[in-house]
Amino acid sequence: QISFGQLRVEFEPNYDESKVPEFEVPDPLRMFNGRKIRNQRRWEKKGRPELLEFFTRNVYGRVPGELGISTWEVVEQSDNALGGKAKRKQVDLVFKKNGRSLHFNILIYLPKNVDNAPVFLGYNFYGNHTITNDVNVIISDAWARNNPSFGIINNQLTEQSRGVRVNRWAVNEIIDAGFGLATIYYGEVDPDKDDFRDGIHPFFYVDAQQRPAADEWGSVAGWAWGLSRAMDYFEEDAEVNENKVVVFGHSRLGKTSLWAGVTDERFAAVISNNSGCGGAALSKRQFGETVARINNSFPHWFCKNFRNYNKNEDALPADQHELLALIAPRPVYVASAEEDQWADPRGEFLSAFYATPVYDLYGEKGIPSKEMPAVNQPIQNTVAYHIRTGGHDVTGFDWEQYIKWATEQLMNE
Ligand code: GTR
Repeated sequence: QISFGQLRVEFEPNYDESKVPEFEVPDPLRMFNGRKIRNQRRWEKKGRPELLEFFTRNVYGRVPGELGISTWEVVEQSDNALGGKAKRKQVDLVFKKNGRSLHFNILIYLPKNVDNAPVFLGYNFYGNHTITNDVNVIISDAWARNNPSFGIINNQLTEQSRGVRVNRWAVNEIIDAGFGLATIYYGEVDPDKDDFRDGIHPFFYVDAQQRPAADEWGSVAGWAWGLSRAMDYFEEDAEVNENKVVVFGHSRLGKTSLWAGVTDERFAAVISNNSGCGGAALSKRQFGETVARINNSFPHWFCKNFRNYNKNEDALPADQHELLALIAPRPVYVASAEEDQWADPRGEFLSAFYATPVYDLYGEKGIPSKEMPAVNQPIQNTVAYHIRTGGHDVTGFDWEQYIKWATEQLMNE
């Protein structure tokens, strides 16, 4: 019998660098059978597929089938948003299968002076209406986590939460830089709770299936699937430049943006903000949040097979730097926050560093040194990294960096 005290000790997170276990960082340019990969062609034919298969079957889970947009509708639009400098559109995508139906709404702001705008695409945690004070933004009726400080009780979003997350979204700066912003409430794709009867997962169940099989998708892969469907829509929208979509996410949604960028090569660039365990951070370091801890607290985020690595990180044949490598040669930005030790800033940095050999194959510049940069001193190459002062959050500093980097990476072509 395990007492509660013991359980707590078992899960005590390590924040001491000297207690990080010794481990070998898997070489992204070596196959699991030991064979070395020496060029782009072998990477694309052999190395990349092997790693992608590993992450698909053992970490995020595979999408069991295909489902495209059934119908979509622009439910609201204006040519006079954000004080006149932007266009606004709210587009509802509807998905139908086997008598089930799901819809999600993309809020899009586009700069009026750009014809075919590049966009940042990212999920929000509490509804599209929280990212702006714009009174025209529709409030989602999907399930939301209760948060009395935002007036969210009975799992319903209300007017009270309008604009409560404006601090996390640099809408004006994005528009002024010539980018659009597209955002979706993640709860419309899959409510963030350990319940696989709602959201997108049941659309693919066969017979009496109640939850995804061990190698089938968790919520992170479900949310990533939604981002790909938003991309399907962008391909139909002449006002959006579908070749310049930067997929962005914070925390669990940063894990999601990484997986979306890996699985859908249509995304031109990827940003992971404070994504931590199961995102950019190296699992083998076991610093802050660990595999066992995350699978315990959030049993629905990853596929069931990921639990095989609970307290068993040594057995992982691949680590999260190889997830970043799967994005190559497309630009990827990993960002940490000094006080966000739970997400292991050093582990996030090292991931970007150890992904670099794959970028080298393409002649793209990664992170040249294992030395972490000082706080608030970004390294902005094709692989970019910064650690800023402050805690687990998305700040003006973060957006300033993302806009500058995305402009350099995507606008001068
Ligand atoms: C934490 C979780 C992290 C991170 C974060 C978030 O509770 O342990 O992995 O995803 O939530 O999404 O804000």
